[in-house]
Amino acid sequence: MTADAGLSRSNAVSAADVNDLMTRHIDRAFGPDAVAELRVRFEQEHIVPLRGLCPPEMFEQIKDEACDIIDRHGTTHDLTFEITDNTPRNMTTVGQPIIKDEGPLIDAFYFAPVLLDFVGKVVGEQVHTCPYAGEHYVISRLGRSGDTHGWHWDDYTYGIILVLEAPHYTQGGFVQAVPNTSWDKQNPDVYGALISSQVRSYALEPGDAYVVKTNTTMHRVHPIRGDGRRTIVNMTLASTADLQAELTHETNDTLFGGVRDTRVGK
Ligand SMILES: O=C(O)CCC(=O)C(=O)O
Ligand SMILES: [Fe+2]
Repeated sequence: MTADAGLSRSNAVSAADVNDLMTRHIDRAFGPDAVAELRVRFEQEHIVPLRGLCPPEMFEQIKDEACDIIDRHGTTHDLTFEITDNTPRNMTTVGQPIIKDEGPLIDAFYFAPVLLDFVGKVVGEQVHTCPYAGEHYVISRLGRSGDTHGWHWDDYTYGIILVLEAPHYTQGGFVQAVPNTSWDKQNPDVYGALISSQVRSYALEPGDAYVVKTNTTMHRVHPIRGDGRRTIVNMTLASTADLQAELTHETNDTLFGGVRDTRVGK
């Protein structure tokens, strides 16, 4: 082994380090005043960027982990979903079962107790890991000019999205959100939502994250253009009320494959 290889190995972050690393980083970067500000902004807009949430010490490694998984296992979709009023999904995805097997840092990020604690402070209520494993975490990539994750709502109350690759906003790929809108799965009305409320747009950079109240905030990723690429990990968090609710997962199951099929022979 060369000295360099030894050095890089000793600097590598392992899953067991993630909660401590995140705790130190969050304490340093998001003091009480910053958290109070995020809380106010979330209350007003139902979405808030968390600039530089990913500890710099682990950013390259978690990005490489996600990119390697999607390079090897990604499924590319060009769909429209009737259940979200025929909005497009032109994107590449990987679902939870493969990440569980091959993404130890993503798994550790999601299950870090400090993440639940921090997001709980930002949104103003206790949050929980998702009771449905298929929505714990998914990787999505917009990689072709025109790719977009079209307007939709999600099944559970909260999402936290970690941005690993993103083009400059001039090449699209920014997030747009319309708070205080609701998803009637029998009669979805995206244009009605656009007309009824205010659309806000948010440019995010690699290493940033954002929290969004996904069940009542219609959101999308604006189509990308040019040669840029956008890769994210979306992690679902549940409210306490969600834990008692009977929620269904149609769009998640189609785009990301749901949970592992454990039937004999599968
Ligand atoms: O890519 C994003 O920033 C949003 C992802 C998202 O909304 C989802 O996966 O449900
Ligand atoms: Fe979403």
